[in-house]
Amino acid sequence: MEEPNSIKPIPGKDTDSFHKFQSLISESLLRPKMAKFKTMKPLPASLLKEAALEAGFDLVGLGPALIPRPAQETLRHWLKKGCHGKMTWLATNREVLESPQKFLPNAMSVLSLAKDYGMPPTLVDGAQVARYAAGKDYHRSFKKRMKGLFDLLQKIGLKREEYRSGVDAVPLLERSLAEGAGMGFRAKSTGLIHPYLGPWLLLGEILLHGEAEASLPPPGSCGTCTACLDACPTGALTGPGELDARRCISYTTIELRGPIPPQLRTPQGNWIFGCDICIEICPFAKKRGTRPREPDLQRHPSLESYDLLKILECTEEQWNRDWTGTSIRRAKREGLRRNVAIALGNLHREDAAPALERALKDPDPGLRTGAAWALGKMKLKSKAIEEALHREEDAQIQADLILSLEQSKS
Ligand code: B12
Ligand code: SF4
Ligand code: SF4
Repeated sequence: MEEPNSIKPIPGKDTDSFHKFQSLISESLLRPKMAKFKTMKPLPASLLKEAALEAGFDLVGLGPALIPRPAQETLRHWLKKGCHGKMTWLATNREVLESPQKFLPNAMSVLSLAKDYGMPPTLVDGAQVARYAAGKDYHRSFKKRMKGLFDLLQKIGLKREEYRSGVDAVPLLERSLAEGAGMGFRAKSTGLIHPYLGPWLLLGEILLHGEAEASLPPPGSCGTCTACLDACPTGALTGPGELDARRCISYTTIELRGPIPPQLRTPQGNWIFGCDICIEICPFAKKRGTRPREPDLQRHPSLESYDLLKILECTEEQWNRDWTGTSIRRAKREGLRRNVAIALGNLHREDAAPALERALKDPDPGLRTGAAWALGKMKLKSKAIEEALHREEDAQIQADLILSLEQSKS
């Protein structure tokens, strides 16, 4: 009988809960098996899973390289509604997302891999960074770990063109593939949650030629809970498992270039990169405590040495020197500074007024808008706002500056 997904216990810490989990697995062994899928080469499932755990992954499963029809339909509907915002690569790659064989021709199986990044919140001078981005860029550490597995794949007879890996920014529906590989259940927050490890999981995968039998899904579901839907400050979670990325703080602070939409600036609160609210509130996150942090997940030194004002005024040279190798680079220097300006406004940091006034002269419209908005939010009287209004040509920023002036008078 095929094994359930493999999970690595934390020595000396998880013994009791791990045994409890093992008994959950025994229950799940009684559940009907997922369909078997066949090709020419049978894959040594146990060997692959062991090697993946050895390589430092915390959870691993095998499943079919296919996206079920309902998930394909949801994706189409999601794209049609424009929920992907300006992430146009998702729409241009729709056919690849629906069919992993367009990513790796003749792919039959997926080895799904996860890393647990549970850790305390990442605070920078009173602002917050999504926990996944606290340490070194996880894409790099995933790739390093995967390289070790490639050697094994070659040893078991797979040629270079018979496997292909992916992490995050690839045209694969990683959560659907992971679900099919028994890695957890799809939650109302849209995330993939493992009933024992919880929601702090980063995913990657290797698509493979070869026959495998799907790992059994662990039991678990959101049940009647709606905590994440209720807690989302922007209403981005429009229903169970439905997310309108355009309203999500993670999208606006990481993916979106230019100004943050006005109605989302106050709800952004003190987030300067990503958002963890829908994970933090989740009972599955609470059950699990935090894992000891590995070197790669340790807080990056730049998060210690920078405060918000220093980030706001970070030069191109500092950006390249101090932030290379972090996930935070994804937001770009202008984006991070724009996010900081908004957070400073929300945090009522009046000491930031001179730096925000200087930011009104920045070439980046997103940052200028954020700075104008933050000054207005704090109702600060400032000659710099009037001066900026005289020279500003961007209509949106003019509107923000006028609002700031009105607010400073009220
Ligand atoms: C684009 C993207 C985003 C976008 C859009 C997120 C989204 N929910 O679609 C933005 C920028 C907002 C984002 C935010 C975050 N992301 Co992101 N993101 C991605 C990316 C690149 C693609 C996701 C995608 O294809 N979305 C399109 C939708 C349609 O796809 P889907 O969610 O799989 O859709 C399925 C469900 O809707 C499901 N479904 C259908 N009906 C129903 C009904 C119910 C009840 C349920 C539960 C599900 C369900 O079927 C659909 C089709 O498969 C993936 C990496 C990848 N290549 O997969 C990472 C990924 C999903 N992100 C990840 C993370 C960690 C985050 C953040 C936590 C980061 C942060 N702290 O700021 C937040 C979480 C926000 C949230 N609640 O989802 C992880 C999630 C890991 C996990 N355990 O689930 C991934 C897998 C990256 C990785 N390699 O680890 N992300
Ligand atoms: S990441 Fe934040 S904004 Fe996005 S859905 Fe979750 S709680 Fe809402
Ligand atoms: S908070 Fe509740 S509804 Fe949301 S993902 Fe967690 S268990 Fe599911």
